[in-house]
Amino acid sequence: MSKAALKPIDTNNLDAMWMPFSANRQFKRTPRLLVGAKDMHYTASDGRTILDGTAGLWCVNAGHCREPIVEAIRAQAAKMDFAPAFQMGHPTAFELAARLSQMAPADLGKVFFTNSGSESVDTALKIALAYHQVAGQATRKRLIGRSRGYHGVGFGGISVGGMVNNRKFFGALLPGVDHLPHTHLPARNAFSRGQPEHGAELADELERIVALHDASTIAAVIVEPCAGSTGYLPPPKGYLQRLREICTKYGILLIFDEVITGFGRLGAAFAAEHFGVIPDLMTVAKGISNATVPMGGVFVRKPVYETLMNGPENAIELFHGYTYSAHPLACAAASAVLDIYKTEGLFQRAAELSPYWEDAVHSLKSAPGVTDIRNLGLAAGIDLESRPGAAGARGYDTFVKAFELGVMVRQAGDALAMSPPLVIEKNQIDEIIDIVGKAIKQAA
Ligand code: PXG
Ligand code: PLP
Repeated sequence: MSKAALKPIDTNNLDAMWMPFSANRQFKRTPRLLVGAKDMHYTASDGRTILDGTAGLWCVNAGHCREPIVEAIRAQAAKMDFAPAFQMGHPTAFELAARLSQMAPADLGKVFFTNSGSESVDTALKIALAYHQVAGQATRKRLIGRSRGYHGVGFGGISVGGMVNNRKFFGALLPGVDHLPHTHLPARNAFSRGQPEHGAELADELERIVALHDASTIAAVIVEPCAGSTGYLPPPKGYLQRLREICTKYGILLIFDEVITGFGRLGAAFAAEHFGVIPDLMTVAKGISNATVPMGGVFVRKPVYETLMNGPENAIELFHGYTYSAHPLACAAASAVLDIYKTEGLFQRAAELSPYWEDAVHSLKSAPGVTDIRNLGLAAGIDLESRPGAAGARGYDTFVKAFELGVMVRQAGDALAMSPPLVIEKNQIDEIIDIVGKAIKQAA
């Protein structure tokens, strides 16, 4: 093809890309483009600096463009770009798994690598089903999720998930799924600081589900230990303990989806550790690699793994995996990320900052239209009163205002969510709260 035949590329043309989870037409009329990032800040295409109140999408826990991580990725890309993980291996992957295994609560010491939270969820659900089949309980095929739950966008994840818009367009989904009720009880728990007092009894709904379907048909229950995407809902006191007890009583596997809560968000490595409740499987992503190279994983209790290690030694035990499972760049990045978490004590730092964060976010209580504020660890959710007949409009306008004023927050309907990098300083917390307060007023 001659040079003359090449069409010039218009770098300002936004038409070709179909944006994920976005109002495409609205965005393309009034775009918000990010062109750089360092530590706690983004740089917007108009040169403005934006304070990152959301750690990207709940994932950049150690802050942006950290030099040791950048260097580790650069070095690995030059040394070995890719290696197959099926019937092959590379040392960085095994080393990373060993480190993760040491960090894992209790005996959740076996790690299966994926590339995202959605893949982790599908992987965990499949392991749960395969486990029961191999353990001689093949009738256990049902999966139980929860209303308002978010488990990514794979068919498994949206089947057990409970966010209506993520499900209703996509057909019949997986068969045999049931859902627990969500735990958002603003009439009883509004403006709770940390875990709400009321609602542990909602876990007993699992008893009702068992009575309805019989335990012998139920493979697993999956919940976010602290629900993220739906507007940040910390679990009521005692709720997760009760869920654990009921699962144990009936031989049902309990899966914690720790894609958001994993790697420090609650001030501990994992929510399981923070709450002292041990699931049978745990899904992670996001913070595992500080979101630099996509990566996820499933932590599995040793007895579950051992059960699946059966059959002849030359037989593949689990027919599952991704081309990019344990990708060398992701493994190198994650190793450097774990170094930073450890040397900078970032999980401890999140725990220490939590009371300051809690006071700061609850100072927004008197802002116009705020009906509830929730917090746990270094994250918070704020509910805004919906405008009549225009659900989500107020949340969106508040998000845009905050961005114009220099802070990035997340919007889910008329709820705002904030989850800054764990390297945030107190004066930056003040700045987030000041600007979000102004944005709420200006968008009221
Ligand atoms: N499980 C949970 C609990 C999540 O929060 C996923 C699975 C899926 O992960 P991937 O990597 O496939 O996106 C998630 C992702 C938001 C927001 O603003 C939350 C997520 C992703 C994007 C935006 O609430 N959570
Ligand atoms: N590994 C990582 C990545 C950590 O962040 C931590 C603690 O924060 C640990 C391990 C545990 O380290 P130590 O044994 O020094 O407490």
